[in-house]
Amino acid sequence: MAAGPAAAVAAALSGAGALRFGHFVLKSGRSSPVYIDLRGLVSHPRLLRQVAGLLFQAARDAGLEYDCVCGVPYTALPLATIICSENEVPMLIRRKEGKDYGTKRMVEGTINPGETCLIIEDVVTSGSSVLETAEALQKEGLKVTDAIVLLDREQGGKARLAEHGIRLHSVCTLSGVLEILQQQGEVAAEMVEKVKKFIEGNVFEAVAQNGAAPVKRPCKELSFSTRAQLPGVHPIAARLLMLMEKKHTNLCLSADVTSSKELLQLAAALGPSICILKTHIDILNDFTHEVVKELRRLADQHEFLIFEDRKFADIGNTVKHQYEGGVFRIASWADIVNAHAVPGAGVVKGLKAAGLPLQRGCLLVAEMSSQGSLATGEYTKAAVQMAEDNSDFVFGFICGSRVSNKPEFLHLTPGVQLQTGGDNLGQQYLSPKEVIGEKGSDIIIVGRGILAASDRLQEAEKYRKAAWEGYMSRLGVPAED
Ligand code: S5P
Repeated sequence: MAAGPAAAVAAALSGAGALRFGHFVLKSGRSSPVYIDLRGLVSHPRLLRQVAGLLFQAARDAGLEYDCVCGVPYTALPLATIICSENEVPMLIRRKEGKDYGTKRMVEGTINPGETCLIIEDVVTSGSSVLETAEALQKEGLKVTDAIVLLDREQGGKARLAEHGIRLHSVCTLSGVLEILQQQGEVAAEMVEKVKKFIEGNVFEAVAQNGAAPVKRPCKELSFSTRAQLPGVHPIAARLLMLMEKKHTNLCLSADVTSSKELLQLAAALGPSICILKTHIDILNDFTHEVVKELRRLADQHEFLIFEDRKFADIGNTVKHQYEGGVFRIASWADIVNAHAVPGAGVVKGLKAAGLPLQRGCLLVAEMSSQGSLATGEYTKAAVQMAEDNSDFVFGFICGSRVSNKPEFLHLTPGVQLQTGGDNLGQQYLSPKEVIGEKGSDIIIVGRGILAASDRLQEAEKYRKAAWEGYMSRLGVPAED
């Protein structure tokens, strides 16, 4: 790479305050010693124009031929606009939102199927944003063969895009910019080394699939015990992750029974096989506080957590009363509760007021296993955002697959049976292996799959082993016997 563009990019990044060093947590949940954010470039028109010029020049140097240009939303949109306007190239805009409303167009502008569209991006890490844009364009019948990026973080994006038939041309690399900044005395050699080490240790590696084109995954799928020790992890999540690792179980029993005796028998017999016992306390015919007292004792004896599946869904003031008071006084005995995101953040704030002093934790229902669930797309994203904004109390999700890449959040998935299918009331089932190994969830929630068996303990052990094997396969460890 020529020093010219790298020096220009280094100057542009410094000028726009787009490059920062220190300790940052990235969108993926990983911590990084360097943070690059070019969103502020729009406030520096001269730099903006200069960067657009560098991108266009890179496309020219590579001898690319294209019919139109599309910037990856949002940071690269103004860059694509300048390139298109100055060079009289038609532009397309990809919509980020509106995915769930079938009638909305995902790409704006005149689309001529068969034409080639060049993608413009500011920074590439794993390449997934470029891929998402490429897929949206390809769905419209456009060809995508090349993408131009200002800065390649050298964390595997180029190789990943190549696997999808997209050549990535970068104006410069992160290490190139670092070298320039070091030469100019703007960054200490120590920091440059630290960042280089970080880049090397955080490459999105290739994993061969069926001997065909390899797919990319973050090379570090963290173990439960590592996740338990992450800075900022919720105390309940830390406890849960540690006991999961210790007991080799990521099985949550959904103890949907209506008699207290049966509930306690289940807890006593299956306790050693599970990490969580989930209750619907309001379906018990004979609830007393003695029952939850005994349940707590069993939870401590067998080291599992108690999760009351109350799915709070009202205004903050009401859920606070429902959580701490009433007949059940849930906050006094349940380690974990859950809530729907539909009322807005107030529901979490209300629960937090009662639960935080007792060191309880909460899960948000981000997706549901039932047929026709409305908790999808933008709703799920909003639930994830709500969790992130309240991570002192919310430590995970009820969901069908991994909805957040932050490793401190736990994913719990219901709708699990060894035999896939459903019931006649809308429930839909996936297998433990699919849920943990493929969908990237952490814990399976199983009710009738175990409760309907003649030997519940034996069946619970089958589920425990299948879910644990799913987790082991994610870590690349051979299956337990
Ligand atoms: O989306 C959901 C969320 C939950 S918490 N789908 C679910 O089925 N659940 C709960 O998980 C449900 O209330 C029930 O207690 C359990 C699933 O039970 P199963 O018998 O179908 O395994």
